[in-house]
Formats: sequence, structure tokens, C-alpha cells
Amino acid sequence: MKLYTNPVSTACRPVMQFCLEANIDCEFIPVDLMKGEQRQAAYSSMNPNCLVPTLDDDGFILTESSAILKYLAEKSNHPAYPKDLKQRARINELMDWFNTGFYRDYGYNLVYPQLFPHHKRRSDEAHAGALDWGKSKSAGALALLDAHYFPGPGLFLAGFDEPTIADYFGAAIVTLGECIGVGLGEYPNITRWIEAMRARPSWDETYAIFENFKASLAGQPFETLGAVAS
Ligand SMILES: N[C@@H](CCC(=O)N[C@@H](CS)C(=O)NCC(=O)O)C(=O)O
Repeated sequence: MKLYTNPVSTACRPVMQFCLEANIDCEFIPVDLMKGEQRQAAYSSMNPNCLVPTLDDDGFILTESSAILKYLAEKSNHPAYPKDLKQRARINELMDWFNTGFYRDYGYNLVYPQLFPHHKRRSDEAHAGALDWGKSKSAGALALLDAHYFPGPGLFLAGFDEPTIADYFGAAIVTLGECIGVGLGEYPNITRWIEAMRARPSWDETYAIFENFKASLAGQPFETLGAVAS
């Protein structure tokens, strides 16, 4: 199998981390987003969205990180995507919550408009409005995540003892906020969870390039939220 990917990408890191931890035989093929390789015909013929990641499983092409994680976990019969109907439904619920709810407000209204010129809104007023929306909705969602989605006894989402694919997926989105200095100190359950995810054997390898990217942003005056963990 081949995964067309870029480790700076929030959508790619969960898939890469899961492949490494599940020992999935998958070659990572880098796609240079800065050079626009995602828009060149060789890539867009596989993924007409011109976005990473894309999986090629012996000619079966699959896009969308959430769908790729589910496919890989199912194909490898991995417990990170349990067979039990209700457990699986809970994991799907969490992945949808992150992907269609939290990420929209946090990524596309708070983090990305401050990092990438093509995400900046067209007027100062519209830009400030987006950031206000992003801050208020994201703060509400983080509080909800902290209060409701770690019922225990396990450290991971939905109370699992070991990470599921929802954890790989959600942790990449939550830690994206570190680029703009988001502090999670007021959310004890999220803080413990992110610490547990950072302690995973493949975290450092998966997140090394992202850490470099974060370091390159240090000292910039971002609009952010939250208290730094003490
Ligand atoms: N819903 C897609 C989102 C993929 C996505 O937005 N990828 C970004 C990187 S995080 C990308 O390829 N950006 C390149 C561009 O915008 O040209 C997924 O989960 O796979």
C-alpha cells in the first residue's frame, strides 16, 4: 500500500501514526504542498480534491483521512476500531464530531486564518469576526470534550484503555492549536489525554516535522485561547 502524505498536514498525521503503531505495511510517499504537487495531474487524477492524504491499496484509491483510518483498521483487523457495534458507533460519533464540528470552528475559523494567507478573510472586519467565532465556539467545544467525552476508566476517548482511531484523529486536530499557542491547562481530561497520546511510541516520529513548523511560528502575536498547563 502507498499513502500519499505530508506530515505537516493535520489530516495526514493520524493516518501515518496509526500505520506505524499498527505495523501496517504502507509506504509513505511525500507530496510537496508548498510546490503544489497536490494540484498536478499525477496527483489530482487520484484525488480530484487536490488534498492529502490519499491511499492507494493495489489500485484501490481512497481519500478522506477518516475513511482511510477506518479502512486500514478494518483491513488489519485492529482493535483500534472495535467490531462491537456500539463501541464502533461511539468511535464513528467522535470522529464525526471532530471532523464536522470542532475542526471547522477551531481549524478553519481560528487557526488556519492566522497561519495561511489564503485562509485570511477579505476584510479586517470579516477576519476579526471569524476569529471571534472560532474562539468562542472552540472554547465551548473544548469544555464539552473535557466534560463529556472522557468518561473513564481508561484515559482515551469514550473511556477506552487503548487508543482507538478516534484518538489518533482527534489528537492531531486538538494539537493543531499549539501553532497559535492554545493552552489546555483548564481542561484536565484533555491534558491527560494529550500527554498519553504524546507518550505513544510513534508520536515523536510522526510529529517531528509538525514540531519544526510550530517552532517556526514562535513569538508571533496570535489570537489564541486557554491557559497554559501548569
Ligand atoms: N477532509 C480531508 C481534508 C484534507 C485536507 O484538508 N488536507 C490539507 C492538509 S491538512 C491539504 O491537502 N491542503 C493542500 C491545499 O490546500 O492545497 C481529509 O480529512 O482527508
